[in-house]
Amino acid sequence: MPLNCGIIGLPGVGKTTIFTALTRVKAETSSYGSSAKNPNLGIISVPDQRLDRLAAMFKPKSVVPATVEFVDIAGLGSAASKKEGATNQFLSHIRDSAVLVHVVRCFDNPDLPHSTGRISPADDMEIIHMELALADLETIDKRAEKLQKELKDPGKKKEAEAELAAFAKIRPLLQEGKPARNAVLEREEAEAVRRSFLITTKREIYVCNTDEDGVKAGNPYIEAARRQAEAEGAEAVVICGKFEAELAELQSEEDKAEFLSELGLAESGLSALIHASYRMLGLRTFFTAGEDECRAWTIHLGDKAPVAAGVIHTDFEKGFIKAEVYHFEDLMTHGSEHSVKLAGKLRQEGREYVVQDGDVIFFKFNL
Ligand SMILES: Nc1nc2c(ncn2[C@@H]2O[C@H](COP(=O)(O)OP(=O)(O)O)[C@@H](O)[C@H]2O)c(=O)[nH]1
Ligand SMILES: [Mg+2]
Repeated sequence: MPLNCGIIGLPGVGKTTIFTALTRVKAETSSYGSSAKNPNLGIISVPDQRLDRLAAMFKPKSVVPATVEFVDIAGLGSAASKKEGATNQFLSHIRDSAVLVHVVRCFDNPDLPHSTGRISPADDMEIIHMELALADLETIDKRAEKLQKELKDPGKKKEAEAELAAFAKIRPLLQEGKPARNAVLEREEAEAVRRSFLITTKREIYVCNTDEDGVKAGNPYIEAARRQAEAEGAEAVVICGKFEAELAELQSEEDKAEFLSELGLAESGLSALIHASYRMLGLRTFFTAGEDECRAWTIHLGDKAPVAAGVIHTDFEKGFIKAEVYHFEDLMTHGSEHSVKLAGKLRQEGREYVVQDGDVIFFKFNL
């Protein structure tokens, strides 16, 4: 299951523009979800120069990048969302997301009035946060009724008490429009509250959607969004949605690089966003590399070798014997796998080995 990122924000801030640009990144691997009910679902390759360099070295038949799934979730902050209340379908999509990518408008365009009447990232954020907090309040109230019954069941009493204790800390925050993730919870409370799938416990990344001028000169909207993000301890990424949509259409990497450098950017804002989502979830990448295939795999920070093997195939985890490991940087330093071996940089690692970001691994297992 790829990491799912839900793109949220007020109407007209540029969610669909950014989504469209994203899904054109490496168009050959983009695909749309099979369900017609989710038209705006795209699987996106995680750009990784290390994988490109492995491919240049091994010249494999296939190159498979890590993937991230983005969903364009419309409807928050619109009249429809107020009418239907918190149980509406927008929120059900958000519940499936691991990260919320919150787009705020940081561009002027007199022809395109903002839905709130004025451009203010901090206000945009607050409106969306209030709506999500209200949805969670509703969830909590419904769930609390159910938990009252569970208190009478000796088998369920302890967990129900912990969850209700968590609610008591979370509720006042939500009432102020603050997220549940700000609550300071005991370990049992934190575990129990996961059962209610609150939206505001999810991590959030801000995307400041600006225009070309905004990227070049910096603008007060972006400054305001950054200040707000910093106060919340969140990351803010600047993306020029319309420009990125054009950039994504370009086939040649050189053209893209030239386009970017004209704006004084080293990396496309989309890559920055994908990488930020990755970091936020504590995700790491290891590689398998050979003449058949070079591939990037996603694991969590701290995962041990058998778990990493299990990402490739569950049988690899069950039958794990050992991992032969070297680091991507060693390969770059020594120039070939053979030279890495001669330099003594190829290691045999066992079950307790914690896989590092950038490891290139060959697993030994028996089935
Ligand atoms: N000037 C400017 N217009 C943009 C930018 N991003 C989006 N737009 C325009 O804003 C309008 C709404 O964008 P859309 O992506 O549909 O917003 P959504 O409602 O959040 O999905 C469209 O007309 C876009 O062309 C931008 O960076 N600069
Ligand atoms: Mg849209």
